[in-house]
Amino acid sequence: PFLENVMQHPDFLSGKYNTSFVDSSPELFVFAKRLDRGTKLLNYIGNVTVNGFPGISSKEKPYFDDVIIPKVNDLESKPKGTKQLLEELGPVNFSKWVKNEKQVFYTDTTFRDAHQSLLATRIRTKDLISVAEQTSVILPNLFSMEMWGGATFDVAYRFLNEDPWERLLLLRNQIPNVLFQMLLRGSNAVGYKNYPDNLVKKFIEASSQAGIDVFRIFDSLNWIKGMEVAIEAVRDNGKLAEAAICYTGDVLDPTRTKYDMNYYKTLAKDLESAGAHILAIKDMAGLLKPQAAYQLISELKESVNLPIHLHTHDTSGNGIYTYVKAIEAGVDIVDVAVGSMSGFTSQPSANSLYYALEGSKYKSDLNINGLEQLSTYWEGVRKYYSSFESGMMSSHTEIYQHEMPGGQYSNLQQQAKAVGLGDRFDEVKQMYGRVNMLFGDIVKVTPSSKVVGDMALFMVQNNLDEDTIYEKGDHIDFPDSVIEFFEGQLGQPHGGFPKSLQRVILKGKQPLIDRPGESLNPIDFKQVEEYLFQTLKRQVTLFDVLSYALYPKVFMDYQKNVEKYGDVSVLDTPTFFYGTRIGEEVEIEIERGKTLIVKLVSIGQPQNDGNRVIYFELNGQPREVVVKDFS
Ligand code: 3PY
Ligand code: ZN
Repeated sequence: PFLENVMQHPDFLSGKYNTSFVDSSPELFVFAKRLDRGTKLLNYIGNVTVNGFPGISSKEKPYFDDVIIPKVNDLESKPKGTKQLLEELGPVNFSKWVKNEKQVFYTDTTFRDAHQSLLATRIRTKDLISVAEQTSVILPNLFSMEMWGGATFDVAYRFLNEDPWERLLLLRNQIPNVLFQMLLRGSNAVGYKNYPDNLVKKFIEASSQAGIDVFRIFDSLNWIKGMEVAIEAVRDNGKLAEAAICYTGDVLDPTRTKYDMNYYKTLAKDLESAGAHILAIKDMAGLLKPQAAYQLISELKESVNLPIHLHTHDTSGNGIYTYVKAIEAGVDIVDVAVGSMSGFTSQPSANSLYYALEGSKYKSDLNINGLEQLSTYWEGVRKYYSSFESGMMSSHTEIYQHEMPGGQYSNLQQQAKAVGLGDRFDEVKQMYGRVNMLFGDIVKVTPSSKVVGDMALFMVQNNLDEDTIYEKGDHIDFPDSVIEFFEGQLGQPHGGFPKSLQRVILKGKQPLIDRPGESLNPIDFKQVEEYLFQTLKRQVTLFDVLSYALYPKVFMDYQKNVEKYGDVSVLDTPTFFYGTRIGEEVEIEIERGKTLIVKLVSIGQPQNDGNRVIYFELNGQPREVVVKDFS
């Protein structure tokens, strides 16, 4: 019936799609036996109950307390916010308004960077949606919510088996009043490599249409050429282009002159000329010390005519003080997270900053009682994800030495565990700082930070040091990301590459000096659409086409999982990670008003082929599924 519907679709009938493949592909008419949604979900639950979930340390399902949803009187009436104001004023006048307002504005990063930095980006859409309307009512006066982009895009597909576009659309529907902000890695979009210009542009167009209002655009080497295409595309879509300078080193340290005040001021002016509506200082590792923040913001306020948005991470424990100094210097917007999702590698706490500013002329206008309730909610939810915690027990001032971005910390730790270096993570961190210097002291943020992380893991794993790299480099197979970096595939670092190291790593290959996007073949969207239509045997959206173009394998693996397990985003998080206990009843709302009740009755012994029969009750009726036990 689905295919029939497709064939009746006006686009299909009008010949908008080249459908000649239908005649030449008899396999299209062989229909796989489609499992119903209930059976697919039972397969998923059976599998995760028996085999566990990657990265979750125990198969035993813990008992969690019910999470406490904030109490809000009227969920239906959401006060107007910045979203309406942007629509009214347009991006240019809106940013003037932000700059001219005396008050400090806030971006809440709880839905993106906070969990990227604390929990390896693992927060599921379900846990965001459960508090979305409440957040919209409690915090209508935010500047924005950062809730998309960065690593959330691929992690959603890769590890959570869910569609990031769906997350965006669902949240937009629940939160109509506050600007939605995403993190965009310039020419790397939401990926780890440069993409063709037409893909970056199309991605921005689709994201704008799906609900993003503010694009924080950065280049992982602060290379403006890597940001220009994106800035222009955001402007063309009538959205806010927030161009970011990634902060590195220590602007007040006279011994580190590579990234001095002049460097930042020049970049800021260049970004203003490139069309930025807002200037962001993206302190992705939390290196910006309080006095440096005061100096930097003061000088940038003098240098450009844009509102300034400061982003930091609280790894050192100095984040609140840094913000207070930046606020005293006139910063316009700062990034904070809800209390229980803040601190350490995440953003400074909105709740703490509220009290830090109490009694001053900068008093915060955020609803502190509401923030406390949101904090209680997130404290409960965070427990579901405890396997993804970094284990950091206190603030780390060592950040000033290794300079690792907050968003990378918990991910690199997972990567180290995966290659058997979990107990040598201290060495990996130290090596990270050394690799930075070996590479000429570069800006480290996704994806350049991944290059440094890959090299650090590689060197610790193979017991290599700087001297052996130079002496034996000819015979060393360096990680792909490192080779690509020295080929210039991510762009050009400030001051150029260290030439002799580049020769060792490239082994005679000539590096690029131009912008990689200029020489990449444009994506043929029509062709991708047709390929997906044939392969997935369903109508294909622009979102599918873009996701495939960005991450072909990740996207197709996700599609296979959907085919096998259905839409697992409907499961509650404990069930998603742990499955069910014997005798436990789990309610699954598969669509509004349609709930399945699943009870695990028993798990059969493994058979010779490793399969086990799992006995469930589904809405009171016995059901069995067969699951392979991989233990
Ligand atoms: C990302 O690119 O995902 C980041 O969070 C960089 O800080
Ligand atoms: Zn960050």
